[in-house]
Amino acid sequence: MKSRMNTALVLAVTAVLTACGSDATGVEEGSFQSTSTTTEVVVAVEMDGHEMADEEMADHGGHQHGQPIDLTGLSVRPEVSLLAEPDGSGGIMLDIGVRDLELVPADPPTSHHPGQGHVHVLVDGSSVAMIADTNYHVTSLTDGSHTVMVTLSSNDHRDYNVDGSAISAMAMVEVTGGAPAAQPDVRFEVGVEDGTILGGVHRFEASVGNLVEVTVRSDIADDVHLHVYDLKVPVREGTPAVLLVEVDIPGVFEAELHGAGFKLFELAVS
Ligand SMILES: [Cu+2]
Repeated sequence: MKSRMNTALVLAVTAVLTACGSDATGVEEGSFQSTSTTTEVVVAVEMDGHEMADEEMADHGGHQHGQPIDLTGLSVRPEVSLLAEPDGSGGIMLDIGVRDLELVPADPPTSHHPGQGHVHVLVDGSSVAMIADTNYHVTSLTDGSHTVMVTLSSNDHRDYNVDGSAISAMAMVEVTGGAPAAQPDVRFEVGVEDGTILGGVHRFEASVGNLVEVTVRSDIADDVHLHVYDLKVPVREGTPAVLLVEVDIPGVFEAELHGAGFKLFELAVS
């Protein structure tokens, strides 16, 4: 049983903050940038025997969607849990429980090593941090409801999967004391029942600069993934996925239901 946890790590594994969410397209991370104002990384874990690959460093900015690592067959599988509490001033305190995974900082980059990894923190589907600690403070959110998800990632940033979905935990948090929530310019809705998109695949139209809100309801648990903008928002029965994105690149972008693997809608930005 691998139980060696690096709990001595300081709170601030931050060098790779905001890295996951932006493709090479220059998409901004939205309102979470300021979470990167934390202090420097203190690496307290020995990196013995694990080569560092320069390419992986480069990948940090590009967020590859590597194949997930399937752990379904293992007798001992890592687990993650999440306690999320609003801090009353526009933030959320995360208390993350990790079992049976040795937490290793994502920076400096290391290759995949079974039994090791780190935690990806996503807020409203955007990656805000990759951490090797079990406490994290999300800051600078707007008032209102936000979805926090934590997933277990390999050293090379691939999801650890069990039974076809990422090992994850999520929470909905009502944030207060933050900035007033921005009102979307356009809103769209999609519903999925029994694996079928109600009304077929829609094409939603928006203009560059719009704040777009897409609400996805589904009777099966899955993740909604909007390509290029790289939003990945969990959806559960009774808990819709709300994608909120300021569209700043023209083009047609596909969103898919990640686990089911089909196209959910297109977002046409002009
Ligand atoms: Cu990562």
